[in-house]
Amino acid sequence: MTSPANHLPSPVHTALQEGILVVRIDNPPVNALSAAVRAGLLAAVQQAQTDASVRAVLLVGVGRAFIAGADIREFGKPPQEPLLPGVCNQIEALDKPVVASINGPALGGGLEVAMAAHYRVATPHSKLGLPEVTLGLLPGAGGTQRAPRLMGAMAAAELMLSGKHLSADAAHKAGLLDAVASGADAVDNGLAFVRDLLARNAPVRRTRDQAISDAATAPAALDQLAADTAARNKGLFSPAKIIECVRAALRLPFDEGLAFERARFVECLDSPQRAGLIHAFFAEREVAKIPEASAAQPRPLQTIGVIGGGTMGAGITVAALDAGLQVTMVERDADSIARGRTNVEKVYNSLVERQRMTAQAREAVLARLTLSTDYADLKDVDLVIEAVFEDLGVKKEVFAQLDRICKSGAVLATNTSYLDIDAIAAVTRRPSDVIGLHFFSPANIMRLLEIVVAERTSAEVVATAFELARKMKKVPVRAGVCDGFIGNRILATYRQAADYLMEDGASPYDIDKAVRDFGYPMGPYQMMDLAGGDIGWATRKRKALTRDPKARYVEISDRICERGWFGQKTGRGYYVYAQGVRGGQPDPEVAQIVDAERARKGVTPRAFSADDIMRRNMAAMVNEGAKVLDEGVALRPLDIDATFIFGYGFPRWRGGPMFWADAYGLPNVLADIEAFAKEDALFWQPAPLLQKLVAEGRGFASLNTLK
Ligand code: 3H9
Repeated sequence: MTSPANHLPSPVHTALQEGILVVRIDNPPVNALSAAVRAGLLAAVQQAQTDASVRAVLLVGVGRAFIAGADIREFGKPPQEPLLPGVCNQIEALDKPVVASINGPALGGGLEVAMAAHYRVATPHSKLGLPEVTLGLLPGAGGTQRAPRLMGAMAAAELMLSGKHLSADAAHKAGLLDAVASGADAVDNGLAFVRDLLARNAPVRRTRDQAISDAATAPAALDQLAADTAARNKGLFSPAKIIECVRAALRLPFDEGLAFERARFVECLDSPQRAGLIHAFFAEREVAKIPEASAAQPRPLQTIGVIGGGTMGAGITVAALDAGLQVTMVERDADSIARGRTNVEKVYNSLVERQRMTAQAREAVLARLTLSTDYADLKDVDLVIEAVFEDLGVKKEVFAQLDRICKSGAVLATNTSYLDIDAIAAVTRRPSDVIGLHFFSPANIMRLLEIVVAERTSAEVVATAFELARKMKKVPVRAGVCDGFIGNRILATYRQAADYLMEDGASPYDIDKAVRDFGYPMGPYQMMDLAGGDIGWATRKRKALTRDPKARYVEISDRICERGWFGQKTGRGYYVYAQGVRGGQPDPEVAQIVDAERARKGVTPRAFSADDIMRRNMAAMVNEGAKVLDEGVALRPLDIDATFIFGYGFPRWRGGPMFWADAYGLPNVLADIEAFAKEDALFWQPAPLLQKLVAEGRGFASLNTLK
């Protein structure tokens, strides 16, 4: 069979077996529903309709998935017939039994195809879900109308709002599956199921004809869910639309419900949030595509050493244990190692308390942890991560020791956030084995891992670091050496822009609010209070020696730190934190400090709107991002986007700062920078790359493909 779309062989194959038309969807890697797959499915339905020898139809996915959903790459392009809703309707309309035999993921449009079939069976390891909400969409091929009929309106709404993947057992209990087969082969499972149906003369059973089990109670419960959802999903577009569609399923005849769903789906498809979320989906995966991946193989990776048992060291240890690795944690003395052990155990104890882990599983994990106060115990590890105090001298000493002790071929990694990794590598006789692994706190939870490639790091060592990230399920971003790498360097610049705003008239609370309203979980001053004001203070002191004397420097944070107000841990920073009260309150004394600093500098405060604040914040971010790209510190704009989404709370639905800049328009970003430069030409120097892209009429997206 050939696909009418492109005359290539169709990714859907059919074969008649015992009167059963076996329809195999074969579109690697995950059988996404491309135009060719949709056409192939339609052709198979027509074959089943017209061939009298076909008694039933069996749908299966070839390879590791049933169907992972619509082909996400097609969104944003002109739609191609046949559209998925029509294909699903045709499947459902067949007057011969159709069975979907699921193996692996049946997600989004994939589950919608399965729900349009008349019966569903799955292998035990299958995953079923309607995760469209994570892409700014809603199930648009009948899912919002069929799922309520199979599992009840409330359960369907919750599944669609959470984007969760259900196990086969959970999906069976929920009513999405007729059976969980014991076998691993979808064709064998499906054939056995169909034979049984045929032997029983089981009827065609259309989902559209089924009643919604909780139709009486759901409308009131949906009101509550709608209120909770609005509070939870601040700024998100599609969740409310999902609820509207479920209401339509309760209220309207099936076909009208489908039309209602289609209209809401198109609204979501056209929303900028869909574009941002799909960019984030691909960025998360693209970051692992680095030049070294094709140039070298990772080294063996079974055993890890972690130096330091503080918050960061313990978090890294937990991430490594969770990845199934053997870990040796080293601290300088018995007290420190005991504290390290407690820090690690705390994480697993809390999981056991919340019944997310059994006590037995906790013991099995902790059995892979060795504690030591002797560096010599690191002699056999495959990779060691140093997470000691952020001081170049201390780190150099650690690396000199590691160089003496570690086996040849061991990867030596530093978790520094700012320091010069070339200088650290230079104290060893093996600089090609040295790399930066910049984890974010809490290291066992935060997805971002900046992999900092130093001047002499070998391709094999880079590949090994990416393999570690894969095992830890991190989002690895390749960065080059500079002060702060990708994330902290750009962060430092937009913090500076925020400080200028504060000194010029915006209160720290206005700035935090504008940033939160943009979609971040917290503003820069709340973040500073959380991280500890002393950390930034130490960095500012370190940089003071090299700071351009002509550069504007705002001293408000220093005045606050001088009082010993380091944020949450001291009960006071930019905010005051009362015991037992969640979150901080604005502090009138901080307002006085800000006023005094303005007066000292002779600044007459001006008013800034939330829009003014965000334009400066984003212009600073994007401009520094363009410099980071130009210097090769980041490989592509999407690496910067992933860094901020997965490490700094940038709202995922905005797609990251560089994606945002393309949407806002690079000429607009440049015009903002040029306007701000009239006040401070030194800080607001437009990045040459930004100027070049504007001159050429291009966006950052044009730089997202590796040469
Ligand atoms: C939808 O269905 C809308 C409908 O309701 C309405 C229509 C009218 N399309 O994640 P992996 C690629 S919306 C295109 O690394 P894993 C992915 O980019 C859709 N490509 O593997 C990667 O490519 P590469 C709702 C896709 O084993 C490769 O496949 N569905 C798609 O860790 C392997 O992916 C979803 O949201 C796609 N749909 O995880 C499910 N999916 O090799 C999205 C994957 O070039 N997908 N790719 O980097 C997933 O959640 C995971 O990919 C999955 C596999 C769990 C399936």
